[in-house]
Amino acid sequence: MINKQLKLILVSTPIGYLGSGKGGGVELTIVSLIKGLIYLGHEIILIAPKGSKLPFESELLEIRLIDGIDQPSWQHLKKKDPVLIPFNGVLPKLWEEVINIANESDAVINFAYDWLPLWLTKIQLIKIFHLISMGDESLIMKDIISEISHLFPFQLAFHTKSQSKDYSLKTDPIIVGNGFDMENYLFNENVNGPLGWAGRIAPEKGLEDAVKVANYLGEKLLVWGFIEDKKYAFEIENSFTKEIIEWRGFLPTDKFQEQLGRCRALINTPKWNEAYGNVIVEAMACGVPVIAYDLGGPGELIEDGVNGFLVKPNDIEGLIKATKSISEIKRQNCRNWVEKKASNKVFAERVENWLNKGLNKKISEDIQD
Ligand code: HBI
Repeated sequence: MINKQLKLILVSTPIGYLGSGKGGGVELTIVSLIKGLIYLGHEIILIAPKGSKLPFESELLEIRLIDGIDQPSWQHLKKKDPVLIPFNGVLPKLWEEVINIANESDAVINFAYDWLPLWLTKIQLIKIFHLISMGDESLIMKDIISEISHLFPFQLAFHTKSQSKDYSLKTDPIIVGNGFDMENYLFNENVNGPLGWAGRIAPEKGLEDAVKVANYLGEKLLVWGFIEDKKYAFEIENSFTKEIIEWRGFLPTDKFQEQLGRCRALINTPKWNEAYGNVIVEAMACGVPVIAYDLGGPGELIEDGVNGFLVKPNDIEGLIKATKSISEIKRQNCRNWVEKKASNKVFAERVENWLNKGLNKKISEDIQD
């Protein structure tokens, strides 16, 4: 069934421009989804901080860049902290732009994990849909998400069930997963490569556990990612006599996937309720099986024994045992899983269904009134 073409406004995260790496997984989600929605024929206006760039152009895509000071990340704040709006902040400016043009659109999709856009949903000026990108990181965010869930249950969506369990929602959560542009990932069948780890280098990502595995096996560990917490990285390096970590930095997708694809396994060690686990799917898209703690999103992406292994959280022995058996996993299974469940086309179809449900539900409510 061909769905009606939608005119959509997508609003990016305010903690850094698209391409800076500061937005973490959200950056990849936005870029993948835009490509997927354009593939379905929808028209997009992307509103994002100045400096944002996308790796493609389209006559169905318009980008509006907004200057302003980055919003402080909730990951650097405490749960009970108030909402901070910096002087000349980019967040309010992004949403002034949305309000100015919203009546020309069918819907707005918000990717910011921020109070302002959620609160604006109550004003009902525009139909704002929120793809919540993290588990519970802030009391005031948990509160406003719960309130919007009670007022507009169809306008919230989550990446995974486990992520949504952090929130008190009125109805069953709408789960849309995530999506990746399969053309950006090349399948690598090599089974004898090194061990890899990828993610923002920060305590909640648990790098030290993967280093312990590599150290035990007497191997190097290739590490990709934005070093957000330098002190944490330094402490890990200094807790081992030999040099275990080979730092590869935060690479653009084309270079990252080419290096990642050479690994025989990716080890994923979340210490928090990881909302999704982009790097897990990126690895599998290159044919790399994943060994991950069964916590948060990763527990819903890995089918134990099929595309990787799930290990009890913080069980280093379990990680070592799984690493030793990784050759049991057929690398093609990993690629097939992503094609079927997490390509940007499949993701865009799930988002399209979500929007239509939210828009029609709204309309049907009007009819009921
Ligand atoms: N913090 N205030 C704020 N807003 C965001 O959109 C945000 C954040 N912290 C982290 C983050 N987004 C993303 O890196 C994660 O959602 C993936």
